Amino acid sequence: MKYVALTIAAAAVALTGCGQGGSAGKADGKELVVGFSQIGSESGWRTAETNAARAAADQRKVDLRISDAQQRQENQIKAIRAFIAQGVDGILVAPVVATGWDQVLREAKAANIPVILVDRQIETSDPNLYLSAVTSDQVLEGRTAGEWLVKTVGGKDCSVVELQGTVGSSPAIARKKGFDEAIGKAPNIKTVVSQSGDFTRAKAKEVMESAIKSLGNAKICAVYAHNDDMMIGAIQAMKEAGLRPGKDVLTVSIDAVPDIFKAMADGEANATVELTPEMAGPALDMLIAYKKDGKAAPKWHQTPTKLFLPDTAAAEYERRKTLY
Ligand code: GZL
Repeated sequence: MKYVALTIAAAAVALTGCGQGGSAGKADGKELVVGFSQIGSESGWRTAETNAARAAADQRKVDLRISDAQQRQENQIKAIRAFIAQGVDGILVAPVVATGWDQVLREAKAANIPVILVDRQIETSDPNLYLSAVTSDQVLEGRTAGEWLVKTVGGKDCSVVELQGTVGSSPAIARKKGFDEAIGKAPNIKTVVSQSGDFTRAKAKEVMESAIKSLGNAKICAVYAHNDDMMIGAIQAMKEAGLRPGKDVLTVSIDAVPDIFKAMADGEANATVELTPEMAGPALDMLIAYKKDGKAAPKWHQTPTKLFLPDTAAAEYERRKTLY
């Protein structure tokens, strides 16, 4: 009887693909199958990260299966379950928000499929649910932006409009924390409007338009956006309202995408903090080392943070426009 039961179980696995890690069929010439639950294509940086992930996978002979969640966590959870059912060798996740991942990560662990977080962190009761996280120090990004503003503004009074990223995402929480820490040391600088633009140009333009209307004649001294795409939207809104971004209104944002360098070169933006889109490469290297040799991975692989100003904008635009 036992033999019959095992045969039925094996057939079930074969039919449903509910295999353990490593049972997914590899594409020709590939050595590993990895699922990537990507957030979406909400910004230029996100698109660059996806493209960089494809290139990194090709260089490493990894069959990378990318799912686009259109910025919805439920789509990411569905995609992760599908990767588990396919029996992939590993899963990369860029978690759109910081909470709500424990259950699906427990399912991946039960299927013996390692998970690596890329670009965003999660809040979890059990850090062993993921092998590693490849992210920047997002608090440092916000602090770097805030310290630049404090230094640039000096002692004069300054009202700031803050365009936050996706509500509940680790970058939105951390970038606000770091920025607030920095400007908290300068009593002359105050955030007077702080609202989510969801990391998109369109939403940020709307938020900036309503901020300009609500503030009336009160001078906006600076805009801080959690990513460059939202700043591009805000710049459009300011210009349409007759303001001069980069001149009368200081701007600082994060990502270092080509379009912010173009705005800087045109005198319409002042500063950006770089976030590399090269997140999947280090993640795949750790995954391959873990799968092949059982090599432990650090819980956090930190990517660099760097401030860029208009003095290098033209050169940076030329250098980056082919990369994005
Ligand atoms: C930050 C990343 C953010 C980018 C945005 O690590 O998650 O998401 O700054 C993107 O451009 O939408």
